[in-house]
Amino acid sequence: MKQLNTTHDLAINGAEPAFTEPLHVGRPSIGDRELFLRFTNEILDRQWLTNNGPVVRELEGRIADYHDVSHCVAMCSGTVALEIAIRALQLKGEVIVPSYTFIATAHALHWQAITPIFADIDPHTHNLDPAAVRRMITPRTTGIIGVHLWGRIAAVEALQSIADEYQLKLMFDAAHAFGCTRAGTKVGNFGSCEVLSFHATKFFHTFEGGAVLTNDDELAETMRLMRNFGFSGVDNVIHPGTNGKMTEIAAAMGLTNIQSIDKVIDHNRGVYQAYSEALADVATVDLLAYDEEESNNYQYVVVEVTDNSPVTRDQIVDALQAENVLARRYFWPCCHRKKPYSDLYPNAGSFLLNSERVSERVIVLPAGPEMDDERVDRVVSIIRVLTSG
Ligand code: T4K
Repeated sequence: MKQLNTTHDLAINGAEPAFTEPLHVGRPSIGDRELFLRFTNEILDRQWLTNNGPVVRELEGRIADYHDVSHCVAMCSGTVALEIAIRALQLKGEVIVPSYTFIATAHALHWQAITPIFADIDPHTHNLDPAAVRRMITPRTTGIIGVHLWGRIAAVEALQSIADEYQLKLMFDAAHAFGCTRAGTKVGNFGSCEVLSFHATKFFHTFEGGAVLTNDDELAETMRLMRNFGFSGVDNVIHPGTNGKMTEIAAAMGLTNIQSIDKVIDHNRGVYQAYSEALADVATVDLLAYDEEESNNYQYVVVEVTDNSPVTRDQIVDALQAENVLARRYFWPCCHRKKPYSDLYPNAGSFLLNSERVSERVIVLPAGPEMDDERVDRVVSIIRVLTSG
C-alpha cells in the first residue's frame, strides 16, 4: 500500500485539521423552530402524547399526499416498520435481499426467524441485480425486498416481473428514498409496500421514526392493528401485534420538517451540484450521479475510489476524518460480512463480488444543512491533495 505524501499540509502529518468543527454525513435539518415549539405546546396542552394522536394522523395524510399513495402507516422507526411490513405480508422461509445495504434490512428478517438470502447488486446502480435475484430463488423463497439505495429507485419493473413469475411477494426498503421517483412515479407505489425511515440522519426526519406506504387497503389496516398490539377498539384484540407507534412529539418534528422540504431538497441539490463541479477534474474518485429526469432528494453524496487512486479508500477516509471531515464507508463491510450472517454464510462472498467491490470503494461525503459551496470546495481540495500521489 502506498504511503500518503508526508510533505503535504495534512492533519495526519501533524498540521491543524482543515475544519475546526466536524462535518457530518447525517446532520439533521431542524426546520422552523418556532413552529415546532408551537406544535409541542399544543401537544402538551392537549395531553395526548401518543396512540394514534391527531399530529400523527395529520402527518400520515401529508406524507401519503406527497407520495400520491393511498396509505401512510407511521411507526416508531424504519426498522420496526420493516419488521411489521414483513410480517403483514406473511413472508417466511427465505427472502432475497441485497447484502450491500444497512444492516437493518437483513436484521428485520433474521429477527423474525426468516432467512435473508443475499443477492448481488448491479455495480452501476448499487441496487439489486435482477439476474442475481433470479439465481437465488429456491422452493423456500417467499419474497424479495429491494432497497432503493441512496434514493435511486431499484429495478422495480424487472423485480416485479420476477416476483409475478415465481409468485413471490415484493416490497421495498425505501429508507433513503423519501420523495424519489422512477419514470415520474413516486416511491410508495412500487411492490406491495415500501418502507421509509425518518431517523434523525435522514433529510426528512421525526427524531426517530418510519412509515410504510401502500395502496393496499387491507395491508394498511393489518399494519395499523399490528403497530398497536392488535387492538381494535378499547378491549378488543383481534390480531398479534407489537408497539410500533409513533409519538406525537416525533410527528410534530415531521410536520415541521415537511413544511420546509422543498427548501431542503433545493439545498441538497445545490450541495450535490457543487461536489459534481468540484470533482469534475478529479480522476481518483467517481461521483455517483442522480438521474436529473427524476425527483431526487440528493441526501447522499456518494463517490467511488477509482483504480487511478494511488492510495486506498480507507487511507482517504482516515485522512479526511483527521481533517474533521467525517466521511463514512457506508455500507462496509456488507451484511454477509457482519454477524450473524458471516457465521451463517462464510462463503457468501464468492457470489457477491459486485457487493464486495463496491463496499470497498465507496465513500459517503458530508452533505446536508452544514455544507455550502465553499466547504464543498475545501473538502474536494483535501481529496485532491490526498490522491495526488
Ligand atoms: N434501511 C436502510 C437502507 C437504512 O439506511 C436504514 C437506516 C434503515 C433501513 C433503518 O431505519 P431506522 O430504523 O434507522 O429508521 C445511520 C442511521 O442511524 C440509520 O438510520 C441509517 N439507516 C444509516 C444509514 O445511518 P449510523 O450508525 O451511521 O449513525 P451515526 O450515529 O454514526 O450518525 C451518522 C452521522 O450523523 C454522524 O456523523 C453523526 C451525525 N448525527 C447523527 C445523529 C443521530 C448528527 O449530527 N445528529 C444526530 O442526531 O447510522
